[in-house]
Amino acid sequence: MTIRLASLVLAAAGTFAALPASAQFAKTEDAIHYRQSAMFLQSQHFGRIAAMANGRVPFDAAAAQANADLVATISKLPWAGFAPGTEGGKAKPEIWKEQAKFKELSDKLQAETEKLASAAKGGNLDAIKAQVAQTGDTCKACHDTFRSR
Ligand code: ASC
Repeated sequence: MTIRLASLVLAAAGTFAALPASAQFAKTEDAIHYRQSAMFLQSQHFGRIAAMANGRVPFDAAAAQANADLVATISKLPWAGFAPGTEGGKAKPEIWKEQAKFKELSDKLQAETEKLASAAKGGNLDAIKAQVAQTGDTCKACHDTFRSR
């Protein structure tokens, strides 16, 4: 019995090891929860810099830098959640039919958030404002194409 269980565990581990990191979800709802959680964190931290850029909260250079660094890191995360066969949630099925376009937009977001982190490090509010706008446009372009509701 114990040996049987051990071989099952090993077989399961072997299966996971053979798959790319992007496929390591036990079930579709886990993948959906993962990508929506990453998007939520991203919008919270982006929202804090955007609030400064829009003058809704006073500019705080250290806070802008901390939030921009987080956005640059978090923007790497959602994509693994769009694993093969995990259609659902707000994700349009086009994501899985137009993988090259989806990848292009997700790469663009990561490039823009890196630029946002650089701008925040520089501490110039006008540069931050310009890059918040560029980054927000990139969020929106992908949502317009690939997100429903
Ligand atoms: C956010 C957020 C988005 C983007 C988008 C930018 O803070 O939650 O989806 O910015 O509104 O246009």
